[in-house]
Amino acid sequence: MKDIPLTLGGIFPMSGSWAGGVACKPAINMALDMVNNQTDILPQYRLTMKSNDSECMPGLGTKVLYQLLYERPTKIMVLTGCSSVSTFVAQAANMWNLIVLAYGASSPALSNRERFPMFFRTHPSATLHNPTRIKIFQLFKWNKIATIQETQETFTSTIEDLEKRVKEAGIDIAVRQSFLTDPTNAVRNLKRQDARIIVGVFYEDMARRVFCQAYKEKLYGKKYVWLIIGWYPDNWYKVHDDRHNCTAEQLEEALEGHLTTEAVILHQEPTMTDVGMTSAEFTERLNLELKTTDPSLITGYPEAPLAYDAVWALAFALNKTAIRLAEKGMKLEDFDYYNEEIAQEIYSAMNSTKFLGISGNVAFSSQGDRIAWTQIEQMRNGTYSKLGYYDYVADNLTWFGTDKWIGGKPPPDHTRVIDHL
Ligand code: ABU
Repeated sequence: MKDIPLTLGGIFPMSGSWAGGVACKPAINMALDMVNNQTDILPQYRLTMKSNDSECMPGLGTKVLYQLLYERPTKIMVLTGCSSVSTFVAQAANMWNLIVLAYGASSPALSNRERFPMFFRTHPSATLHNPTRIKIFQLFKWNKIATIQETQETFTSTIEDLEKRVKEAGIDIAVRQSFLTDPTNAVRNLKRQDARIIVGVFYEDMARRVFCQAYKEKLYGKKYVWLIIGWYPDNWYKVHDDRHNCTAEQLEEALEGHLTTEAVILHQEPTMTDVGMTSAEFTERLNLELKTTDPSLITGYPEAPLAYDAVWALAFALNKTAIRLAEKGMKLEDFDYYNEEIAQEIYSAMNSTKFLGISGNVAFSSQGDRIAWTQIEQMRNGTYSKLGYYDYVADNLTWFGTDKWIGGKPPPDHTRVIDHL
């Protein structure tokens, strides 16, 4: 009988820079139902969740954490999304012996065990993209690149990691631009400094503004290649947004041919997973929950498998912990915010959790990070086409050779004399 409640805290960004809670919260509710219907996992316990909206703002996210802490019942773990919120929440929750598990936080800064001793995530770190970017630079013989970033720790730490890796690969970052809230000048400077191969790291809302400005500066077309983050929903540039004044057609024109990199976060085989469904069944059920047949505009949709698997990860870990505690004459429901012993047991169980989820193989590195392949896509006529996969661990690039270029071939990374003739 699953009659003992175990309550989770949930912090969801329902708006803001990454409104991933819109799709991730329904995925988490689906997982809670599935786990609660499973008699062999946590046989005596029923998982419930108390949650609130963080708007992807660290201040509000911290307030939500404090509400979760001070309102009864005790929460046994906290689920969170959005890097800036997760950064604050993970530092504070540690003081209450609470493990934080992020379904949607990519910041490389979160991989620091000294700063975030009790943090795990099903979302891969953004550093995973950097070896893939370097593989692409090498494939097309691009030795001189430019970067443009939104000034947030997530993106700053991604670019710092890229700087280190390109140096080792003998590639030069010749132009660096950043912006806090308005990308206009940064994009203008890229044009002035003759940037050709441009790596851009920013949230989806800023991406629309960056490409609107790129359209105005004519920083697109056969001489330029943009490489950006691939986890935005497919039709992100069509989302209505008052903060720029370009049409979707103009954005599409500026985006033609750009490349994206993203972690592979949907199990690719049609086989059954360890979490009660195939990935096709998951997608079908999620679409029903979201009441949509076209999720291409829904933020957080690509990350929904990570949210679903986060619940299963903690359920497997709590299940293991319950068994370990029983050997010591203790119970999960004895947990309170002063109980370091139970927190340590949950931590060890999380560390060793491994299963095949909807997002693929779920396992955590010693930094609490997820390990995954990346995929490379290219935009053609407004839709994304797959170009290949990169397995960083095996250093294996699978390239389909289906890339297409506006000038018929990939552009060089600088102006050649021949271009002037
Ligand atoms: N893929 C969504 C990541 C969001 C974030 O890192 O804030």
